Amino acid sequence: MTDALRVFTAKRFGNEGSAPLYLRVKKLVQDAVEQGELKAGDAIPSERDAADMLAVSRVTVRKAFTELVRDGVLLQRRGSGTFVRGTASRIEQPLSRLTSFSEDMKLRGLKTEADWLDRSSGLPTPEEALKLSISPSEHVCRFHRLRRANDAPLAIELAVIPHRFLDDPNVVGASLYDTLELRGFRPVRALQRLHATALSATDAKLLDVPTGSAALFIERISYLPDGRTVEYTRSFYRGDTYDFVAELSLAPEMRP
Ligand code: 16G
Repeated sequence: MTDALRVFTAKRFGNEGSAPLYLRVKKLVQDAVEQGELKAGDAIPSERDAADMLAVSRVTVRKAFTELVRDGVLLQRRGSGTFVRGTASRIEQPLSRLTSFSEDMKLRGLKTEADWLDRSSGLPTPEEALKLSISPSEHVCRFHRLRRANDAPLAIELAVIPHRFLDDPNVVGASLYDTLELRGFRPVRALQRLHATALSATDAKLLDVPTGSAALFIERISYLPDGRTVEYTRSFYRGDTYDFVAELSLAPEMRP
């Protein structure tokens, strides 16, 4: 019997306690993860098997698993099952370096993939024209991607680039920044703004988390050395996966 199966035994679950059943199932998994009995990457039995093993209904198990996914303890991969996420799989992202998603993941030894949701060319929206400091009649390329690392979906990004820097959406391969660099338009400075948000049903489905899960909405406006705006990107990063880290230092005039 594997460790994961051992955790889901009726004997262990017991039949005492006044807490709602789904909370007891949830605690069973949380305790096993905290005690190292279940490790990052371990496969968890299906809802049906776990319900049989614990002698509870599938609805109870589903409710417990949904909360565990929302809390970042478990990870659901469409088509392949449910796994222990483990605290080690959170990604720490420094806020001070201007890097691309591909570079960030490569540095961590993770394999990146992008599912193209859309790539197109057209006129900017008034907001995009404003953010890119271009006229509303200048065309832009749009790159809408679901970003994955080692298979797990991490972020949804919509990047908008003015035609003067990139006029064919089909020339971008795995990395947008690599393509910009080849053309001599790699951004060197960016302003980034982020705030917390709850994911819509569509975005949550893409990111494999329950609707309403916490995410970080990030807006990046990037500039070339001569000050021209080269990129306007809006992204949703999974809140259960990312820690954005900023280094702070005391202002020189305040130093003792
Ligand atoms: C990062 C950037 C995004 C940029 C992308 C390029 C944030 C919040 N966003 O995801 O603005 O377009 O990298 O990545 O960091 P790529 O070169 O791998 O396509």
